[in-house]
Amino acid sequence: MLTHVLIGDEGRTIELGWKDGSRTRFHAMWLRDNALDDKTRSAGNGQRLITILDIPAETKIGAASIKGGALEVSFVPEQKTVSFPAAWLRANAYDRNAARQAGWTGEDTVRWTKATMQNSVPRAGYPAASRDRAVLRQWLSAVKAYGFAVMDDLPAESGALCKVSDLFGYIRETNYGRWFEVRAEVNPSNLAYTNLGLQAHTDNPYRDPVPTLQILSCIENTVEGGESSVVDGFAVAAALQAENPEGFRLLSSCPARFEYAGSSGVRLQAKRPMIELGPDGELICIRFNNRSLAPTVDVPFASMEAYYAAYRRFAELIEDPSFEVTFKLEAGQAFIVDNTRVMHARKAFSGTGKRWLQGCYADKDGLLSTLAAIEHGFKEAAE
Ligand code: NM2
Ligand code: OGA
Ligand code: ZN
Repeated sequence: MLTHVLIGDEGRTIELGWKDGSRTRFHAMWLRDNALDDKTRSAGNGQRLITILDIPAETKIGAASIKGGALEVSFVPEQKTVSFPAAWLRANAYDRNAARQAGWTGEDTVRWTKATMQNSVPRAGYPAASRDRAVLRQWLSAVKAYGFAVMDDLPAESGALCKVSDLFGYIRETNYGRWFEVRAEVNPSNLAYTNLGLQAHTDNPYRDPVPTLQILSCIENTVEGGESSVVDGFAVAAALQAENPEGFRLLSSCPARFEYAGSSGVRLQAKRPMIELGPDGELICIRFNNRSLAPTVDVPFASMEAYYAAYRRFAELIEDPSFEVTFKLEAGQAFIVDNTRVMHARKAFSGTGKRWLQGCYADKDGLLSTLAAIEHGFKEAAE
């Protein structure tokens, strides 16, 4: 795969040529810091044994060659020679020219709309998912790609949602409890505990960090109404950005404020934008919840009208049926949402019958870790 190496900048960089004609450059300091030898990284757990201060600031590449398909590099002044597998260099290359547009997402994220999703909602049966790693892998990778999935064939009983979180990680306990009952109550501490419709929203934007996953399971749902829907916040954000780049810029650069003080002893507050971008412009989090949006005080006076126009347009798009995937949860069904991306809603309900859901929060990093470990295991088995 590697065809040539060329030391540049008096040993401060190196250029690698690949069989497909592409070239990738690396820095001497970067390579030295990421050396894979057992003096640099623990052979047992892979953690780095050295600090940046152990590496001489004047580190350069003294010599480099291709040996057995790998790159062998000698660093001066340390007089240290290490080898980098070609596949590792390929996987960790950072020599890209194109700067990415604000709002970009990685290729693992697949945006969806009603047209692409309504008839292909990702789902698995709990018995199969708990027994068969391949089924679990499919289900978890759907959560990663689409930010939501349904689980069928759970016991229609209290606590069944813990079986779902046990498949990949741990429940995140909050002031609402390890899990919470979602049913109409007389003196509700939260409007979720009523029979009112709930506009599509993300949960707990007033918490920092926000819970990254939510599971809602159904024990009984025999009322009229009470349907669920989900909306891909990343798809809606992209639509807003396409038609109103300045509105997108305002919602992503001005902080909103969220708060919850609905029960005694709790006053949660957070200051975060409705559309959050990472330092490199990556779209990382949507926060949208009409019930807990506090007065917005971090938008310049001159921009407030435009900010509200963008907020309104964002809400209109969120309510646009072309983005909405709907279903009615039945007893023994649950769904999981990536609460940093996918909004969920419910229609109002009334009439005879009973509606009893339970909800809990969990952490997406744990889910992704479990998925990556399963994928790694499958890869090793195939080798
Ligand atoms: N509940 C269901 O984030 C919210 O306030 C939505 C949360 C009460 C835990 C509802
Ligand atoms: C919630 C919520 C939806 C429902 O509990 O966070 O949005 O279907 N509930 O009751
Ligand atoms: Zn909710």
